[in-house]
Amino acid sequence: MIHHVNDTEPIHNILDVLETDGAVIIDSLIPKSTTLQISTELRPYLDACSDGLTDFSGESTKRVGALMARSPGCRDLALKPLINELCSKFLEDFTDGYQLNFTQAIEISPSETIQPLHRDRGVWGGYLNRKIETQFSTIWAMTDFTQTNGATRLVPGSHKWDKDRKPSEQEITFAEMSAGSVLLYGGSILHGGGSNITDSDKRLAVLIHYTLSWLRQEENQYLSCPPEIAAELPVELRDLMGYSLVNPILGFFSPYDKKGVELVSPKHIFE
Ligand SMILES: O=C(O)CCC(=O)C(=O)O
Ligand SMILES: [Fe+2]
Repeated sequence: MIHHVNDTEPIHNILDVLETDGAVIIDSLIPKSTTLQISTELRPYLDACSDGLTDFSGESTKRVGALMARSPGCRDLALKPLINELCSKFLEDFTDGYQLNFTQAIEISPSETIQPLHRDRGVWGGYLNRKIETQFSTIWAMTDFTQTNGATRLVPGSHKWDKDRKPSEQEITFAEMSAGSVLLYGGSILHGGGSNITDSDKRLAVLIHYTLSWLRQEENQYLSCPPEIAAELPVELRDLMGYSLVNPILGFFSPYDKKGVELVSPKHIFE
């Protein structure tokens, strides 16, 4: 099973569970009013988007990205102090800093079947160099997550398994949680979306993943949330998206005029 804690739990205890099990749920970190507000912000985008085309993306599942450009409520989730403190500590052995990696709302509708179990670190080329933890991931429940409506399936402990070990059915567990709760997990744990066998109960999640500041972002944040939108956002969020220098020159750029002539020396885009 996945352990549940609340937000008064000492940080080191939450990190201990994450290290041992590979995942942990913080119950009711945001109020229902916030989940409703975010669901309302996302609704037009969800309504405008089609179901996925594959088993993995889900043929009765809608996925909407670019959440920093689209949803003020999701921006607040990305910046939540407790989450950022946990992320920073979880990744600190592998990096000086971290950045936003991926944002996606996922709505699983009735008749959806299970998503294949996978490790999210696969986007960087499989299970190579697993001594480096690639990411810190959050799945925020906008609706209740139940075994029947598509709650994320996880295999506790599988972040320490050999790559090819397959779980038995008994080893697979569900991230059942109430709306407003958040599931935390790393890049190496086996997991996947669940099946939805209800008649009419849709499961809505907001996924916000963070990665090492020196690894390529899964979702291109500069194209998903371009400078004209980013300029209006809090500086902390711009930093998180990668609109800032790290260490101290990683990520520099040189502005060009229309003819492609360099006008000024490299500097922070918003300075
Ligand atoms: O929807 C979920 O519960 C998990 C989705 C997931 O793991 C993914 O798309 O990588
Ligand atoms: Fe995943």
